[in-house]
Amino acid sequence: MRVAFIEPVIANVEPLGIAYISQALIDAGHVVRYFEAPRPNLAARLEEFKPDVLAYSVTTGKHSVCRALNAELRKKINAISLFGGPHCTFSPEFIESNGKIDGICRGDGEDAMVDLLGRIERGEDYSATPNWWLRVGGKIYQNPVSDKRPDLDTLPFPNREIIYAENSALRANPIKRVLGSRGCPFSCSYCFNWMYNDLYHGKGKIYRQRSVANIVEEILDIKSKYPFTFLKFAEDIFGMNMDAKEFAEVYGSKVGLPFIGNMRPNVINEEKIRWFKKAGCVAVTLAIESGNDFIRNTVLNRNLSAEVLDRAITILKKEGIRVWTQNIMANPGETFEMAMETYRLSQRHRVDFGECFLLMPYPGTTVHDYCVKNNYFDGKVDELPPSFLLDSCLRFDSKREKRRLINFQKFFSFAVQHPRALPIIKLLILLPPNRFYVLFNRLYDNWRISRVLRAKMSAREFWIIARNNLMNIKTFILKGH
Ligand code: B12
Ligand code: SF4
Repeated sequence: MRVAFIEPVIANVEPLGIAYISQALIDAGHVVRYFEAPRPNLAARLEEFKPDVLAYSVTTGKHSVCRALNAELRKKINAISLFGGPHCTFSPEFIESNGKIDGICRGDGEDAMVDLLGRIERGEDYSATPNWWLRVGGKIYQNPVSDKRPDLDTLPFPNREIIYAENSALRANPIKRVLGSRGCPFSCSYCFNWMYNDLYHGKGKIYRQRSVANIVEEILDIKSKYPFTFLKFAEDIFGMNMDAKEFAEVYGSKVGLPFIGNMRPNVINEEKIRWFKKAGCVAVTLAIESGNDFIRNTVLNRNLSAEVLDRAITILKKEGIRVWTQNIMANPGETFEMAMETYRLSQRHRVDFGECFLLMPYPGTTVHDYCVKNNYFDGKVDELPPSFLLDSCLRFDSKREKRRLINFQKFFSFAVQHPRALPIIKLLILLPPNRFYVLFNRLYDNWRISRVLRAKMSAREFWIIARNNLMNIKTFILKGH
């Protein structure tokens, strides 16, 4: 069958989920192409490709944009429409919201998609395909997920060529992403992992780590084909169950590229960090989320003491690893003074980048239920802003407090780097939220990221990436989707 994956935005990083599914489909004999909707002549290009399937990878917020885009395309294109990704996993009833949505995949998509298309192609009854909610003959069938693939090493490597054929800036970008593991055993209240683990309860290991040899093989494969000077490990927690010494020896001798990974403060220890540093780790993203104990541990369920946070940052700094903290603002019940505690934590440690998002109560998360129960949010999923960089859907004590929190998120990273600007920032955040602040935040954060990574690139590559990022900002942030 002919499958067209459609992204509603110009991607600024490779959508790995789509790349993984694409390779699985190609191995099963299907033809796959990837399209980005804002590029010229989408409908004409699709008509020329003649897809049997329109496929979308959907996060909450992006779901309504994809639904509208699909309804529009289906007026011209005779195909079935399949949706997957985190929003579908957690809100499968999304299928009921529009008659042009034919299937919703819950959980991992590689085997599920191959299974479904195989049944359709062979003319079999496909209404009971595991992992899928399906609209067949006007009825909706709800099927449970099957077991997880136990060994990630058996998955084919993600097909990047499919993505780069549409988005040449991602090919030119020498920073590439690799997924060394899948899953996370923690239960932070704002994150999807708790629900994902619940959905797959008894159906496979929570945390699946690829072998060092398999990861290195993928990296060498990318290196042989594309510009590649810096590696980003994209998994939720890098190296949690990995033999750090083995990794340092194999990666260090065969690859040697500088890299960054996401780590949780409680999994950091000196020995592990020394091995990772030896391998080439130059920076770590570390989710702090809030400097206020009540918000961090009671509302966000992080289960991390202030001492553990301080210790983790101190170890990283001592080993000369650049620290990129991630923080959340406009949490339920948060005051501006509580948000200042978050700011002070990153500022006090002089971290290299303090990134900040707004809390989004995604359906299925425990913070969503907390917000609804305590009247911070009325639970209407279509009212969630398309991005956690724009606005908050929560209620606060006063409009002034909400405005200060939403605006402070836009200036957070700048304030961490330039604390002397804080008095002016405190005045600016009293003004109504506006797109200039969003634009400032996007431009400054992109600049900071380039300073943290310090990836080697030519002037030409820098320009291609900057232009692509600007297009991403324009389509995703400024247009509001
Ligand atoms: C890296 C990342 C990003 C990157 C790249 C996103 C991308 N398109 O790949 C960037 C920075 C751009 C990003 C942005 C956003 N992200 Co993000 N991101 C992640 C992160 C950390 C990893 C994603 C990843 O590569 N996963 C690995 C791949 C293999 O998994 P996957 O994408 O889920 O795909 C698998 C299945 O979902 C399924 N599948 C996926 N698509 C499809 C499609 C079909 C047809 C089928 C059948 C199956 C299927 O099969 C895939 C393979 O098994 C996840 C957390 C996580 N651990 O997944 C959050 C996560 C996906 N992001 C999230 C969110 C909310 C966003 C934003 C909306 C945030 C914002 N800006 O406000 C935007 C959305 C922008 C966009 N256009 O997608 C949420 C989604 C929650 C939700 N309920 O939707 C997550 C889960 C984090 C969280 N808060 O819990 N993100
Ligand atoms: S540690 Fe990170 S990935 Fe794991 S549950 Fe918490 S927020 Fe999610």
